[in-house]
Amino acid sequence: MSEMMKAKVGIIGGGPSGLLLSQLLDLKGIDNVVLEKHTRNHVLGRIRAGVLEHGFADLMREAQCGARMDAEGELHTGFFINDNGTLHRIDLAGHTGGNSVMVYGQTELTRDLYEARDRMGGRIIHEAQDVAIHGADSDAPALTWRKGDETFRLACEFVIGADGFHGVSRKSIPREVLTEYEKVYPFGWLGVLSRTRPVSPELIYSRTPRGFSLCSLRSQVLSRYYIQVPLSDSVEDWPDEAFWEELKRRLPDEVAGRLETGPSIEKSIAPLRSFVAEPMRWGRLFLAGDAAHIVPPTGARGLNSAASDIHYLYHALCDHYLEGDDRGLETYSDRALARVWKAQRFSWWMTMMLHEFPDHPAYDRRLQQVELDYLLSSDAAQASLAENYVGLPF
Ligand code: RFL
Ligand code: PHB
Repeated sequence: MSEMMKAKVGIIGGGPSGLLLSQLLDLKGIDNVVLEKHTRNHVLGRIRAGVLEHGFADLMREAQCGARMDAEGELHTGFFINDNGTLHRIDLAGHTGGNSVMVYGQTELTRDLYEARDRMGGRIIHEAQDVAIHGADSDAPALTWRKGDETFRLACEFVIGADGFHGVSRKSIPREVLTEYEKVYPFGWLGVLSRTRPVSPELIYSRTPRGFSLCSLRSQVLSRYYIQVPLSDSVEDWPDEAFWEELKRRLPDEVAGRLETGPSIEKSIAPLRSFVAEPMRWGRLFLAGDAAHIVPPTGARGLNSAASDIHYLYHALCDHYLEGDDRGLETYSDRALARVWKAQRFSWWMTMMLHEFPDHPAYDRRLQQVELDYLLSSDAAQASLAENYVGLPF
């Protein structure tokens, strides 16, 4: 038996992109359904991003989801770069006319979005298996899926592919329509979450001969740390003790001396990849977030680029439904991609500058060092870094 449903917008993926768009559209009376492959607990079990651009924080407030973020998140007006033992502060606020970033975990943000959808009676279908898109290039698209033995069909006017890098949406677009650009880096990040006091009130990005490291945080009692590791390593190669010892070696002595260690409550390795698929639209299917593009986490752009897609899509759909104006939909792909590529450039630049590339020839290694020397000695270069880190305008 197949059950039929209807909505203006069908959204595939109940991650931050899909949930944020669902909430924003609902507040404007544009009805939508979210299909998520996993359970809510599974989605909320992922530890990912932690730094939100100020424009993204504003979008969360517009979605009426900003209260806990404003109460518990931390505004950061700067961060540190450790150049092999010496700390330099990047003054984000000073270089951007007072802008800052919000340090608030993706997990908490996703929880807030789910709670907001619950409060408004939003339709979110979990454990939707075998989601398929039909007629994306027609005037009457539809989504089908299975839950247990039952099959379902949603007739909708637009389909939003917000189902992450491994989702079904991008793969539904014919090969000859899409161009994919990809760069894979020869290392990953080993991340540890621990119930310890953060070693620094502001983030520390470290470049050392042993490799990159990052000290980040989720709150004053919850720390998030990363170290660059070879792709051949697995989590089993890194018991907690070994992780803490290696992190200390990649920090200035006085910072390492005050590092509080403790048992890890999450530990995972993420490979680093840059990826863009163009265009981000095919007929009535619109891609958003990781479904269309991935960045290495060094510039903290991944979640933020997803949010900027949602900003453009939200306004385009509002213009369509509330004003009868389709220009936003027509230009969505070009406008979203223009910003996405700037985030790609910034993430690539931060990644290339701060990591250890064992196979690089001597000339490239000297260039890498002078890139950092120039940054740390030039106000103009730091202003450019700050402008990108707090988020370029939408
Ligand atoms: P998500 O978060 O991947 O959510 C997509 C959702 O779609 C569901 N899904 C499907 N649903 C229905 N049918 C299907 N066929 C489906 N296939 C998938 C998935 O279950 C999921 O719930 O994408 P979204 O919403 O676009 O959000 C993007 C962000 O999650 C992502 O950009 C960032 O988390 C990237 N990222 C990081 N960004 C940062 O800025 N800083 C970080 O430290 C950081 N760490 C990370 C990351 C991404 C990671 N991934 C994707 C492997 C660490 C990891 C491990
Ligand atoms: C994090 O807190 O997880 C985080 C922060 C900044 C980054 C990447 C990850 O650039």
